[in-house]
This record gives sequence, structure tokens and C-alpha cells, in this order.
Amino acid sequence: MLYNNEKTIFTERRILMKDIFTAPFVKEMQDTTANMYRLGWDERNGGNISYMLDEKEVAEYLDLTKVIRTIPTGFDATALIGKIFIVTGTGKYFKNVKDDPETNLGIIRIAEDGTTAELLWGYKDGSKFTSELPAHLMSHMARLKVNPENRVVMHCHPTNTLAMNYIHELDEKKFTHTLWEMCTECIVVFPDGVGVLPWMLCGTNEIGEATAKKMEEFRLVVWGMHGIYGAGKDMDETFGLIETVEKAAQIYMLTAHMPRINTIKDEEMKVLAEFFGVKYRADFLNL
Ligand code: 2HA
Ligand code: ZN
Repeated sequence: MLYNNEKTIFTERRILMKDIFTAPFVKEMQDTTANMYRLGWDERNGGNISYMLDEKEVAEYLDLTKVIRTIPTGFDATALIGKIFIVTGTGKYFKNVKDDPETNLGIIRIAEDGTTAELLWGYKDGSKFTSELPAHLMSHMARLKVNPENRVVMHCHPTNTLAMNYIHELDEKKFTHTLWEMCTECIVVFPDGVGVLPWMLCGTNEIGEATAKKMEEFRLVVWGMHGIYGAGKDMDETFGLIETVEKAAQIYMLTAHMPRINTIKDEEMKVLAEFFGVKYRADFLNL
């Protein structure tokens, strides 16, 4: 009798479960990676995204009691125990996510020990999450403390932002100030500015810790001569932050070698920030 009940529940569950390939969060990952690839920000295996999901929503698509395999993360993410993320795979190309999400993406849950990831879906070829998982999860922890709504961490290699790294001082006040000067909307979009790290070895816990430290203050962190990290409450906000920095860097790169005739003045940036009611880094202006 008990067996029959269990069987019924099991059958009902299978019938009620939705197709993961139709899940909005999978589609968002497919669309965003395709878009970033098209913009030239993610050559080869460059870039990675992690997106914290709502457990109830994931349960509509996956049996959360079914762990495919466990993968050690190599660092402590106690604050994220039980949290579920969809994450790009290590060595995987953004170019390929759209056509084969199950190989290039994975859905992981941070296990009870805080140092293991439970694979719930994806990495079909036996691979695992991005080598930059430390920077991602540590950044999630840092941003969640500042903003409990934070869900997305995104890393990429935007061309002009990277080019600017070679000809502009890697000082966060000066770097932010130059970007703010390049488009009127910059100070409104990223009033908290851009954190800057010197060149560091990527894929390590050390760069993860340094990134997370910056993320306590900034939603954008430049990795010197490597790329950029962005964090936000959803895919649009996070993408939009990086897109706006990249646009400003493009204007800078188009004009840096020519005489500057006009500029947005610091008093004007202050007026902008105040008009739009954003809390900005006043110490990054020279007033
Ligand atoms: O995973 O971008 O920083 C590829 C990278 C490493
Ligand atoms: Zn990178």
C-alpha cells in the first residue's frame, strides 16, 4: 500500500515537472552569453556568469533530492549553504552555450559543509563550474551583505575596457573619474564607481578574496589587464553596468590620442547625481 502511494507521488511528480530547457533562467543564461559573445567580450573560454536561483522555481524543473555528483569547491562558502546557482562551465565557450546549455552550464547547490557543490543538472560531459568560482561565490557573499537582492555576478573581457587598462593609470579614483567624464549617464549608472585590482593570478582563492573585498564597496571591479567583474540584482542590471563602462571606455579609446576640447565638468557630474538622486562617490570628484 505504502509502495503504491509512493509510486503515485513519484508518477505525479514526473508529470508535474517542467522541462528544464524551457526554464526562464536557462534561457537568460543562453541569451546573455550569446549577446556577450557577439559583443566580443568573451573570446574562446573567456568570461563566466553565476546566477543565484530561487529554490522554489528550480523545484518546478528539477528533483532537488537528486544530486548527480558532488564537486569540492576548495573554499568556504558557509554563508551560501543551500543556495542554488546556475554557473558557466570551466573551459567552456560562451559561443556554444545557446546550442548546448546542458554541457556548457551547470546548476549547483552549496552543500551542508559549505565547501562542496552538489551538481543538480548540467556539465553533461563530466566537467565542472568555472575556475573563477571563488571570485564568484565570494563576490555573491560580499554583495548580499550590502544588498540582499543581489543575484548575478558576471565576468568578461570587454575590448575597450581592457585596452584602457594599458594606457590609463590603474587607480580607482582616476579610472572612475575618466569613465564618468566619457558619457553623461555614467555617474548615474555606476555612482559607486569602479574598484580596481592590479594584475593578479586568476582562478585562485586570492583573487577571489581581493575581488570580494572590493565588492563590499563597488558593484564593478576591474581586474588589471584581464577584464571586469560586475554584480547586480538581475541579468539586465549586471549586464547594463558592464555595458555602460565598456561604452565609456570606447569613447575614451576613440579620443585619448586626440586633443580634448570639451569635457563634462565635475560640477556638472555633481548636478547630474543630485538630480537623479543617486548616492555617489563624492570623493571621486575634484570639487
Ligand atoms: O574562465 O575568463 O578569468 C575564463 C576566464 C578566466
Ligand atoms: Zn577572465
